[in-house]
Amino acid sequence: MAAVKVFGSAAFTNVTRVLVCLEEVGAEYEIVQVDFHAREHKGSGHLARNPFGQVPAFQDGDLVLFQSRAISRYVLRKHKTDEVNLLREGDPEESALVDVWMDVEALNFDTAMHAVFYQHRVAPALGRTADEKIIGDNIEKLKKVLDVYEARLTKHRYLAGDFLSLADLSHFPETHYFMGMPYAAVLDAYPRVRAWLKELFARPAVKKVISLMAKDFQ
Ligand SMILES: N[C@@H](CCC(=O)N[C@@H](CS)C(=O)NCC(=O)O)C(=O)O
Repeated sequence: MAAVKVFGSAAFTNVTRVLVCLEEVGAEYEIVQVDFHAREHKGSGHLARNPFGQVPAFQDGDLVLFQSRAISRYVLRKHKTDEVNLLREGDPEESALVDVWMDVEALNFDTAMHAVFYQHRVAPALGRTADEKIIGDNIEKLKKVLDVYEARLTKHRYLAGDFLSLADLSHFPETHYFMGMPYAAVLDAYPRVRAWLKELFARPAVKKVISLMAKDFQ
């Protein structure tokens, strides 16, 4: 089977979401760099793959996809086995719970995390001053999300239930960068969240992708 292509650097959290799924299922893949400095992501070649001019884009033969969570679901569906079933499709209740916590990750967790990341890392890199008010407001939003996670993870080992799913894995990219920021101590108030993250970050697939992030994130 030919290797699938992931367009975009492993420095980008939305790219790494896809990479960790490929690693979990043991699929062959090739990372195709998209040169942001040369604005290749806004060029016609890349826009044909992702009309929003963003990464990731993904290609498997004639199939071209964008949106990291949709790509991740495709990868996990295509390579689903009895051992690796990270969407729990086939069980309407479990898969609905995976969907719920995927939405929470995308709409509540990631938005707050990304705002902090953008102000702390991206704005200074673009020559702008980090907006401390935006950071503070989003740390407060994040704490509210973490309160919900702590309660959930007190009842269940993972977010969607007592089984690992994409809903858990999808959290690792932004969290990885957050753990390297001065605000990481926020997590200390959440022992169940910390235990859940420790288990997540010990997975070989996550470790492998973190090594790729380190190479690409300068
Ligand atoms: N919802 C999209 C978001 C993709 C996204 O925001 N990608 C960022 C990098 S992490 C990007 O390409 N930004 C460049 C731009 O928006 O021009 C996904 O999950 O794939």
